[in-house]
Amino acid sequence: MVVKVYGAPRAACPQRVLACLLEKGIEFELVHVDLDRGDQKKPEFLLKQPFGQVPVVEDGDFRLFESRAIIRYYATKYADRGPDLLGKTLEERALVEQWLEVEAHNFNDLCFTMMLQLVILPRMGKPGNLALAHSCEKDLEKVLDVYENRLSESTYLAGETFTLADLSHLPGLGHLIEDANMGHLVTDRKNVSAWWDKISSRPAWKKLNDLVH
Ligand SMILES: N[C@@H](CCC(=O)N[C@@H](CS)C(=O)NCC(=O)O)C(=O)O
Repeated sequence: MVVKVYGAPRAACPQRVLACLLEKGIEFELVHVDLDRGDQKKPEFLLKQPFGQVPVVEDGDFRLFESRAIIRYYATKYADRGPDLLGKTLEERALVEQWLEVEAHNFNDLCFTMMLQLVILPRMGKPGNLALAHSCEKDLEKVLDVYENRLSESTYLAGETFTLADLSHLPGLGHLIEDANMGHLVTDRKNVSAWWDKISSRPAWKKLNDLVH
């Protein structure tokens, strides 16, 4: 059964799902939802995702939205296929969960606001709030200082192997570096930089970039 992914290939949340499917070698069909045209707010799409956002996946009769719920689902469903993205022991899994929560609650909002103000609004011909973006950048510096410290103890966020915790950061950080000229946030930090080099050079992430560009 081919998994249908409804999304815009350049948007961060669908990319989180696609990166996971590619890591696991799960066949998918990308159904393009035109966010600029507002297709995600149309009644027929709201039947799939009542908040009018992407991604949504359809896997046979089963439908799921929320990118982090989707990656947890596929990493669990296909635990025996491809790399283990969940951790083996209860404690390893708990650390993966901890850093997934950090991504969602400490990293993502700052990253998203910066992207909105510096890239998305200007792309739509609207002025971004540079003061707000700057304040988020300062806050994100502090978050990444915590990562720097953590990554002095372990190669990846949750331990010695690549997991969903790392994967979940790929789209947001990728956009900050490539589209918002924020590469210094990574390169200013030795351990974050080594971590980024490792996770962004994974074949699945490269494949996704080839698909998008
Ligand atoms: N928490 C949701 C957030 C979904 C989300 O914000 N999707 C964005 C793209 S990354 C979107 O659909 N934006 C268009 C809109 O909100 O109208 C998830 O992780 O799936």
